[in-house]
Amino acid sequence: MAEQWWKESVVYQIYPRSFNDSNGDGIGDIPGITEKLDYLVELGVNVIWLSPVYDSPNDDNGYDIRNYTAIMDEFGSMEDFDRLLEEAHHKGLKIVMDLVVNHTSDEHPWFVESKSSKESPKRDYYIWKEGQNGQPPTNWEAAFSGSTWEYNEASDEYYLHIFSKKQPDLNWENEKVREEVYDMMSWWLDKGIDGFRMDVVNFISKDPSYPDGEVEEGKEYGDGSPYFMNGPRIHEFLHEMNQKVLSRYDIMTVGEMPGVTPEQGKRYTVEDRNELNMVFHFEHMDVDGGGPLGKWSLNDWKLTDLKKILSKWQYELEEEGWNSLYWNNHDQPRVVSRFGDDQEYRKKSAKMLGTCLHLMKGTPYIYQGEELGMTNVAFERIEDYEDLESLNMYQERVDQYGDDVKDVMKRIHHKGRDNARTPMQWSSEEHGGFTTGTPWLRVNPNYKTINAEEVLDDPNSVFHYYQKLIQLRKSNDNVVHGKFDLLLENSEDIFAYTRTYEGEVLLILCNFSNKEQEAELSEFRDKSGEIILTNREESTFNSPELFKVTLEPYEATVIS
Ligand code: TEU
Ligand code: CA
Repeated sequence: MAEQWWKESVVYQIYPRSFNDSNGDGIGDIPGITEKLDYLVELGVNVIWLSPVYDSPNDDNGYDIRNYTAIMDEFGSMEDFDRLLEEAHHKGLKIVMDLVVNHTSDEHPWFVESKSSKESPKRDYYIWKEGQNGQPPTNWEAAFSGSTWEYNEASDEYYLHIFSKKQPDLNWENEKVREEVYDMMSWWLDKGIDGFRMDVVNFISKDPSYPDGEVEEGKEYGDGSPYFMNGPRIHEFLHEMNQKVLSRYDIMTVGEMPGVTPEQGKRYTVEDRNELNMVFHFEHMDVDGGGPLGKWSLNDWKLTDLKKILSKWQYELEEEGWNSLYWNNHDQPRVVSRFGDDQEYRKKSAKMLGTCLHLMKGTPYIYQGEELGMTNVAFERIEDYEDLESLNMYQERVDQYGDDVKDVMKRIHHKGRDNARTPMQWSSEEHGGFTTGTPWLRVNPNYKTINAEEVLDDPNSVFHYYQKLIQLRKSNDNVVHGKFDLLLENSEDIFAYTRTYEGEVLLILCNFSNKEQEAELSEFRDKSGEIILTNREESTFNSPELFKVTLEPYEATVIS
């Protein structure tokens, strides 16, 4: 494998709770993942990103860690993990773990000690502050509703939690905290894992002055994000982590960074800065959000905005730094429902979206089920939902603001994180073959027609198309290294771009609309090309004259 193998890789994200249940308790587990490794080899991916499998009370489904060096009981044992790692390596698959060190669970021994008294030697492992006139230290809003401060009566102080109150933020200003984290990271890397995805890692440095945030029209709390995103010591901390741990291993790192801009993203990933290999930004995930309801607003989105955002990241990191490429993860709604068509053109638009993403420059991430064209779900009752982000928002909007239940449910149907967390659909058997028990979260009822068994038998399936996309990346250096250039930037229907490498040009044409679209590509006057990949049922045109193109609804075609 090349020294920077992560530049040529395709990563598959597994959300273990929903991937495959091997013992019938309705919860996905590690032996269940081991059972499915050949499926991933068949798809062609070479890296697995595992969402957290550590001991956790599951307030936020594992993103609230109680013991960093123990496996969550429901997921199995450390022996199960060691077997998974060994099997994966044997099959040529690398495993990247999810590192959640901006915060721990409030049941972590460190926090239990810290909370026990102001004099505890671990008090400043976390961020404790006095309130002001009975109010929290700042007016910041938590990511899962309410204040980011939880009052502790015994000490008459508050502790900071950007997420749920069971996820207290670690104090990275404390060198002992950093040392403990680095020791834990080394412990996992010495076991042979192949890297880390770092959860909200650009939150670990806070502005020490803890000022109030701006209160937007119609909101109760202030926006604290300018004071905990990309903070004053973030590059110092990441460089220290790199020098003390990461640089000692042949691994891959990706920092999850809400609020990161392309300019900042470049600074985090420029190789000679020795920080991280790549970052996940959220700018394209916010294209249909914004306003006082943030992600829950059902704003329309424009293709020109999406193209502007994605091409900005391509151009900014062209010379140095490296992009991650994703549409989906365990926090986002299913892309075929969000940016494609999950009804009439489900398969075709899923293939188009895959083409659009995978042929850009960067490392692509496939989220479990994306390769099946899995869709969002719309459970009728709030009781059918599990995610605390949705449950807290429902509570706040209905109870506090008196919003109409139907309106709130519609927002959850469009943007709730459970859309990505309904169990993987393996077959048309009961519960989609995910479990022989009762699933922890209901399976999407469309499992009968959308499942792995069905796609493996269908040469025209989304799965087999994703296989071709991955194969193309392996066989064509232009896909990995070629320079990106956006075409037709004002089109609200077509996302067209080229990749250029050592004189070879790839033309990628993606029709994001359900109508046939015409376009003129002046750059290709008097030129023709050869189709190397398309989602047209039968590619009725070969060696097309490129100047004038007519694209079918949701057509994706790659021409060299
Ligand atoms: O998510 C970080 C994050 O910003 C989330 O709030 C995300 O933007 C939101 O969920 C979108 O609706 C990471 C993990 O991916 C997420 O699962 C955790 O809940 C969160 O951090 C806290 O660990
Ligand atoms: Ca299980």
